Amino acid sequence: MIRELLQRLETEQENIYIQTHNFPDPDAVASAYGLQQLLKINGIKSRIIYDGVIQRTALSNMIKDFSIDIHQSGDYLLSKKDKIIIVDGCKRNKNVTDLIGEEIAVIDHHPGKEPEDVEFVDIYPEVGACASIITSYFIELNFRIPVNVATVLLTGLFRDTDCMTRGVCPMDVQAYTELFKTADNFKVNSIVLNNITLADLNYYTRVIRDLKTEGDIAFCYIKEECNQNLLGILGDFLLSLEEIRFTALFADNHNVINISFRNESVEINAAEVMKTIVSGIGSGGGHKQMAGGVIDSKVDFNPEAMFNKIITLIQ
Ligand SMILES: [Mn+2]
Repeated sequence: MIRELLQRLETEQENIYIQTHNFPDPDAVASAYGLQQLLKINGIKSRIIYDGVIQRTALSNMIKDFSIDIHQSGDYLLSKKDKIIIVDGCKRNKNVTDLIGEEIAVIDHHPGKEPEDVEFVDIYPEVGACASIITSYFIELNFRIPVNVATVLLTGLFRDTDCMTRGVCPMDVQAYTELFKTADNFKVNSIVLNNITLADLNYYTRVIRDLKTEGDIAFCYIKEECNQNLLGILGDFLLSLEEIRFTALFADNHNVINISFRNESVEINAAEVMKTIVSGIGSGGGHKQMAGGVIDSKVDFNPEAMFNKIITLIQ
């Protein structure tokens, strides 16, 4: 796909934007940056955009450290003729705003329906990180991966696969092998290691205090504002407990309920459980081992009933 996409973009006169999903995580930003640099090698200019917010200090630091030029979509005046490439998300997903411009490509690793009205679609649902797909383009084109690009891509790969322990497939291993050669591995380790801040500890305290368990399922409703990315990190922490194999975390964010699932059991598909519980009251999806979602109005959320429903669905 990448050769055809490059060919198509080489003659493009309009602006080219690379759009991540609305709450960019390291994998989304790394994929966008990697693709931008790959296009640049071919003399193609592009801008990275997102709609929403960057939630984590570790990610803001990565963006600053590598001078990644990423902007909110509102910072640019988009036109209908502009071309948009969506990375780490898909057209019509709830977490990817439909911006002004023509979506000409989707590069993603989330399972879902392929959009029929997009010219270039490269979706690998079995791949652990979108960064691995971008790395595969460099390999296919026989391009040397610059140090900064390799470092950022490897950080994205490590984050999405929880250091190669989650949803890893041969393409991720090949990407790791390739990226390791040129990345600043000390820097990668430092970014991956420094993933939380002292302020986050308050949430750990709350989760530990209010955690409910039933067999190997852990459930917690955080009644205070807690962003989606941190919810995932808290889920990863709980999943590292020997007794727990599935975590369901909920947070009240201004009358909207954010949800994060983490799963280590082969028999359970977190994305399917998510779709079932938000059906009719919100939206959500993801992978077998991690899923995110939202309940649009707090009135549709009853913590106890929800916990019971999850138990019934899983056991
Ligand atoms: Mn991803």
